[in-house]
Amino acid sequence: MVSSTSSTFDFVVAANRLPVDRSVSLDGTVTWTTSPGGLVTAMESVMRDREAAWVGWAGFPGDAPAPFDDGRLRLHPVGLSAEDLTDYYEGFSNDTLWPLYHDVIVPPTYHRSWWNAYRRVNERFAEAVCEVAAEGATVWIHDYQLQLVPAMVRDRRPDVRIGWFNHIPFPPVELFAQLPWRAQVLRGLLGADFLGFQRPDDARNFLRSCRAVLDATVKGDTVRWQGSDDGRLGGSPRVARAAAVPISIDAQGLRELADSPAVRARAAEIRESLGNPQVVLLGVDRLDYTKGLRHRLRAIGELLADGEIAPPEVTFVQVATPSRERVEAYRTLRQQIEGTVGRINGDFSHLGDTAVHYLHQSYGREEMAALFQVADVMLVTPLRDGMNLVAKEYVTARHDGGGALVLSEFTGAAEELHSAYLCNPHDIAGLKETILRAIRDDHEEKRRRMRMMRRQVRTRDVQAWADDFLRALEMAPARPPRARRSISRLI
Ligand code: GDG
Repeated sequence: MVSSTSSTFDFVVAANRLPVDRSVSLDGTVTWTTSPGGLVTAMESVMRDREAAWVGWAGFPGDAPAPFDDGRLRLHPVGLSAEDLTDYYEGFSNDTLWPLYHDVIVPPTYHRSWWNAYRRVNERFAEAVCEVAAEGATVWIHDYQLQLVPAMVRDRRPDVRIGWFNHIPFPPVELFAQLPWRAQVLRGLLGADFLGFQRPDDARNFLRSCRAVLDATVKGDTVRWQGSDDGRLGGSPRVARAAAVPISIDAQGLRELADSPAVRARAAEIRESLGNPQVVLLGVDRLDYTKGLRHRLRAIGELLADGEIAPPEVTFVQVATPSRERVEAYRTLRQQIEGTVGRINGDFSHLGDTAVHYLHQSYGREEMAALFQVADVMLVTPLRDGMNLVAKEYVTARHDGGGALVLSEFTGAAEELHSAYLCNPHDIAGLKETILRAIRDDHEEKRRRMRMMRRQVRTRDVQAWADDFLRALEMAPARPPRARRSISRLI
């Protein structure tokens, strides 16, 4: 619990967004509600018994509101102007780093003005972290939007312990090397004591980049770097560890929700409203080019054309949650997807029998849990995805033991959910075969696969993830003596 007199905290989380959404009523009353999301749930259990603060953007442009307590923790907003949002968030984070870190599925855009904004905003986050961190505090920084914050905090506050977790992939050095500011980003990250990644390959990619770009010494999972950018020794030495700590979900919470009478009743209602098909195929994704929606629709379209599936017996429901709508690549994707859905429905739907139910909307947690229960086959086919929580949510929500999961090899989840129907989404013929196998395999085989995956998610839930991360951070190499030279000066 936060005592109202505390101004500094032993545990500080920094993420792009605060875990709350603001709403202003007609009479001007401001209320904050906890935003739904895995990170909030994960952090909740970690923060419960500590004096904790969360640093992040409040979700609207302009000056930051004053720090406030929401009963559980101190919320410390960081202000972002409209220009910061365009350049730091939509620009450098979502149009430079996001495509670069996802296998360059669309070409990344490199703009020096975006980089300058990224550096400026990271500086602001670092200042806020230092303001709220108590002497010797643990600081947990999240994700690709804040890669410079570790070194910026380290320079100001050598007393704190710093961890950073990457929710998205870390690219192979051959791709990472494109980034004009690759050395600065690595120096920023090396301010951390421990760096957590979704997959062992992501951690390896990071370590290789440190060796190739900074000429750092890498032994096993530990990187040592002298902190000099000019080839001379004698900068501030850094030692950091990088390893995989795969994120997970609040499995128990979702299981209880999915098992509630209201959600069960809603699931029955949804199936009824779809016309009680024999097979419901489901996709749930942010409308993002990494999620493989175009490839999935191509496979579905061909299966319909081949006569392998047809409404009303088989129907496909695609929830495509609106996302990053001001970024050009996302607007183009939406047009492509909606054009394809229109063509498929024009060719294969009949009055009352829809081939593809396309929903460009967000739903509540209950509705999502009900949809998962309706899905006989869940299609999770990203071209690249750090983890993909939807896969873990689906197997957990099917507490009745039914269902089947088609899962792309290019997700972090595929490293753990070996019993899924694994697929390469680029191979359309293979994807079609895998979907048909997931539909047609016998009941017992499907139950066996689902049972194994449910057990995996139950034992490796979000609590285990947070515990593992913090343990690794605690055990990270001892910090070298006080830095003799600023690292962030080199960024
Ligand atoms: C990033 C990484 C990594 C989606 N639509 C609705 C809704 N959702 C929920 C899902 C799930 C979450 O949003 C999406 O998580 P994902 O993991 O699938 O993907 P990203 O948003 O790309 O997340 C990813 C993740 O960070 C965590 O580290 O796994 O790889 O890209 O929980 O259920 N939830 C509700 N309504 C919706 O309409 N309530």
